[in-house]
Amino acid sequence: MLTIPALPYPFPFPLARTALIVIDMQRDFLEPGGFGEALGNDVTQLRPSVAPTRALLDAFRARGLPVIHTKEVHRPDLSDCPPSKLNRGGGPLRIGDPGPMGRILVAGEPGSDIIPELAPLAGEIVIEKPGKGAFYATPLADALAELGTSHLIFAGVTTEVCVQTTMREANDRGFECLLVEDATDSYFPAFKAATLAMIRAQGGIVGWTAPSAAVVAALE
Ligand code: C5J
Repeated sequence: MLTIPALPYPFPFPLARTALIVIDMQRDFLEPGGFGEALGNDVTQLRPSVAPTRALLDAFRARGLPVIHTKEVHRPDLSDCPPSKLNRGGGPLRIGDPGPMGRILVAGEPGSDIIPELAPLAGEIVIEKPGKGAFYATPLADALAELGTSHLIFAGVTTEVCVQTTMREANDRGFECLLVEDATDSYFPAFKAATLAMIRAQGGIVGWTAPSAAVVAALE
């Protein structure tokens, strides 16, 4: 077992059973003209998490450890997008509408791509998900079972939506989860701070948090 100095207490993890999961680092959330901006958000708020996420990717790849990327996308016919999701927001652009990066949040469109700095390498698992949680209606659980993963290190956006939802889903499924503090961002800094606090409250009721430097150092 290796250990990461973390909150609320050190996080022990077996190297061979640990994977990095990077949630939704897509152009649709991080670049102007996508889903995030269509909802009225300042997309520059998500940029600080890019370099720490890249450092995590480099560390996991150097060790030959599994890396999983997720993308929030819908089928072109939107048959996997319930009206409750489609009609939410009330902004000028909705899911499926054409925007400057193609159709908003639709699989295969330029906006759905992971940003170039964090692009998946050949052989890395990419999970396309229609919901906020990455376990709902996806093969993620099977992929993790096949890898033999018991411990998940989380990065990605947005902290309180898809990252937290997926971390809670994973926690309920028995995974030991750690969210990397500087490798996640929200459009609302106060929501990020609150999410980190609620994850590690009550003795780590959802899991642990730690800075990327501590995770990278533990992998060296
Ligand atoms: C949102 C996400 N915020 N990836 N998606 O709608 O967090």
